[in-house]
Order: sequence, then C-alpha cells, then structure tokens
Amino acid sequence: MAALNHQTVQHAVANPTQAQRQALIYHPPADAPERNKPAVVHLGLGGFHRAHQAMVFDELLAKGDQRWGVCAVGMRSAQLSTQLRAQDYLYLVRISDAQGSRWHAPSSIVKTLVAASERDAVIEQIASPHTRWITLTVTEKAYTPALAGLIVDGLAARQAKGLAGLTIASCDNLPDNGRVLGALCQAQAASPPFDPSLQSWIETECRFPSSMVDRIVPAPSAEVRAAALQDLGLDDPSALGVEGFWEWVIEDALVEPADADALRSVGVVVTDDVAGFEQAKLWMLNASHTVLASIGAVLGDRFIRQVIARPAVRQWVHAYMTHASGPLVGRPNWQDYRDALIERFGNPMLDHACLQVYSDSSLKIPVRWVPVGQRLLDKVAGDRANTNALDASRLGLDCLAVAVAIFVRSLDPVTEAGEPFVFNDPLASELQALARDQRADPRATIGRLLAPADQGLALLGERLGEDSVFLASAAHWLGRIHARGIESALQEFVQ
Ligand code: CS2
Repeated sequence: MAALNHQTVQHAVANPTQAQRQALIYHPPADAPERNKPAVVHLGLGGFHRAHQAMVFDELLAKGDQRWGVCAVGMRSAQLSTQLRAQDYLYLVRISDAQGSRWHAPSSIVKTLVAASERDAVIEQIASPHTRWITLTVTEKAYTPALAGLIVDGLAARQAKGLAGLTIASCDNLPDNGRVLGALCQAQAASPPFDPSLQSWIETECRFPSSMVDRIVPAPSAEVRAAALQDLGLDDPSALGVEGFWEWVIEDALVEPADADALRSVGVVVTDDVAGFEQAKLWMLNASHTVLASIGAVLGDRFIRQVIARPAVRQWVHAYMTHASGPLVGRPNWQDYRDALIERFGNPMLDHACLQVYSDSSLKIPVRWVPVGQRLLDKVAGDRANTNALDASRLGLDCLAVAVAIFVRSLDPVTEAGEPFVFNDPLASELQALARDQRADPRATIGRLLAPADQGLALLGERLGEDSVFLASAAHWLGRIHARGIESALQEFVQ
C-alpha cells in the first residue's frame, strides 16, 4: 500500500499488480514552466469540483494546453486542502457505469488554499497575471456579500495592476447562476471602499457565463478508499466513486473567445442557450433528488439507489417528471433524459447518501419545485376552456403536492421504524417546529408551512401557498402518508 504522489501513481500505471483489475488513467504533468502556474481559481474545493471541472481541465492539460492548471480553494475547512498538499495534489476517482469501472488520477490541481484562513493569498491568486478563470461550486447558501467581497477584492487588485479581466463561472445549482453572481459582484463593487471605476471595469473586462454542471458525486467513503487499495494498491482517504455521466453546458460569454473551442474539444457544450439544460437539471434531476432524499430519510434508506429501487417510488418519480416538470423544460428529448435519470439514480456502484442530498432542502426547494408549480398554475389559469389541458396541469400539481407532503413528513425527523435522523439545514428548527402537529392535523400543518398568515416562512412562495386546491391536495397526501406510510401512499397515488 502506498500513499499518493506522482511516483506511486506512475508506478501503479506501469506495474499493474495482481490485484489490479481496473485501468488507471493518469496524464503525467508536462515539463513546461507554465504547468505549475494555475490559470483557474476554483472556489469551493470538494468532491464535485474534483470529479467534474478538474477532470475537464485535466483533459485540456493532457492535450497540451498548459493554461488550465487549478488553484483549488476550500471555503472553510482546511482538511482537504492539507491532504491534497501531502499527496502532490493528486487524488483518485473511480468512474462506474454500465461498461464497468475505471480509475482516474487527475493532475490538474496544482495548488490549494483555504479562504477562511488564507484570504489574502486567495486574492493574490485571483490577481495573478496567469489567472484567466474563476469557477465556483460553493453551494446555494454561499451566494452572499462575503463571497462577492472575496471575488471583488481580487478583481480590484487586477484592475489596479492593469491586468485583463476574468471569466467567472458559477457552477452551482441556481437558475441563471451567472446573472446572480454578476449582480452580486456588481453590487459589492458599487459600495465603498472601491473606486467608482471598478464597476465599469468589471462590466467591460469580465464575463459571468451561466452554466449547468452535472455529475452525481457521493461524498468520499471508506468503501471507495478500500476499493482503491484493493484495485491499485494506492491509499487515498479522499478517493471518490462517481458515475460515468457528466455534462457541462456553459454560456458562450467568455473573456477569451478561443476558450469556447478548447472546452468543446473535450466535450463541454458552449452555447447561447443554457436555460433549457438548466431547467431540465434543476426541475427533473435535482427536484427528483430532493424528493428521493426526503423519502430515504423517512424510510431509513441510506442511499438514493435504495430509494429508487422501490417500485412505487420509481413509478412516482417517473410520473412527476412526466406530468409536472418534463413538459415545461426547454431541453429537447426530455423523455430520454427522464429515463436516463432514473437509471442514473439506481447506479449500483454509487453510495449517494440520502442525508447528503436532503441537507439544505429549504434552499433547494425554491429553485427545484417552486418554478414548476408556478408555471403549472399559470397553465391552469390559461387553460380554463380546455378540459384536457386543465386536467394535465392539475395532475402535474397533484404530483407536486405529493412531493410537498413527503417533505413535510420528513420534518418530523424520525423514520417510519422510529429511528431519529438529522436534517442539516439553516431553517431546520423553524420548519420542524411548524410541522410538529402534523400527524394530528395535516391540514393545519400544511397551512402553517405553506401559507402562513404572516408569510414569514412561505416555503413555496405566495402563489402555490394561496391555491386552495393545491393546499387541499398536499394536506390529503400528508394524511395518507401518516395513515399508511410513504410507500403505500405512493402506491395509492400511482394507481
Ligand atoms: C443533489 C446534487 O445534493 C444535491 O442536492 O441534487 O448535488 C446533484 O447530485 C448534482 O447536482 C448532480 O449533478
């Protein structure tokens, strides 16, 4: 067993051991002076970046373009940053799909920092003449003035040095993520102590493309670490086991236009129209994930693949995407995307923890479920004369009402078998308090949570919270869940 570094990885590639059944893909870094000078500052060092963008950049580097090395920045914890430093910034990713499994040891990360304790160094890195891009996977809740402050301090330093602007690509699961980040940064740049010229410098020199990124990336686990030892003889405590599928669709709004073709050459889609892909991702994949995670929490299933293996759940998820979200997304062939998603959720090699996906649901539901509900309500209002269309929209809303009822049930943090579980969410205690009497009074609970008189915590926004048919449906299904359990309630629905 060997710790990870360039020598041990090279050795494992050159000397497959008896135990080694799997291929190991590794591109040794080119012997070029630019190779160790990062051109990308990635904010949000975690599993997702390592298994997604960093692998795309690794491909670009392997093709000989040395301008894609990454300085990966952990936002709070130093653990991963320190660990990667100790292993030449290398790490292992096992990619598993129907074709089997193979290992990668990407070498695109060449430096790590921690924003919480090394803020000045992060700013310096953003203001390095070699830096061309910032990418972000910081999660929904991190889009705050503090995040914008970090980026804008770096941009102000670039402006002061007379350097070029940057392509700044949000890769978080937020609609219009480029627009959201750009507006946040501009608001920050408009306030003191920044020079009044900074705003127009950002406007003309920088770009904030929206992008959709996709790959299911479970957190590192002891099982994957053990598999790496067994397959490769290499020890990586942060080894990842992920699916083969990946997508990166990014708006064609890049500071250096030639980057578009470079990215396309390794499979990234660079387009003027990200919205349809983003809708499919958020309203089909992520929306289903949030329901599956809530079901898993309540049924005590540890992994998403166990939840989707339940026939009634599978049928209900299919129905949700067929009747609620699918027809609304602007992605072509959404039916194929739906069917592929159900297969992806069931990937037997992915230990994707339900509680990982369940965390921060109060920030996810407003971008995953609510826009679908609002569009369905618009259709109901517009389709009054057409009974078939009206029924179809109402059926979509009923599917959504079931999702809401399941989430409300999960706010009583005890499984159907009586085991407690933890809801990791900034609003956990407020939401759980409002849902306390749900078993005795589902109708009042739905009212309190979805249509509170003071609108304080209107989880679904005003319009759904005011639709009495929708509220009655959610209350009905919450009652059925308490009477029969989630699985039989779903069976009843799909029948
Ligand atoms: C998941 C996502 O944790 C979650 O909320 O829905 O992380 C999901 O796995 C990714 O967006 C897939 O690309």
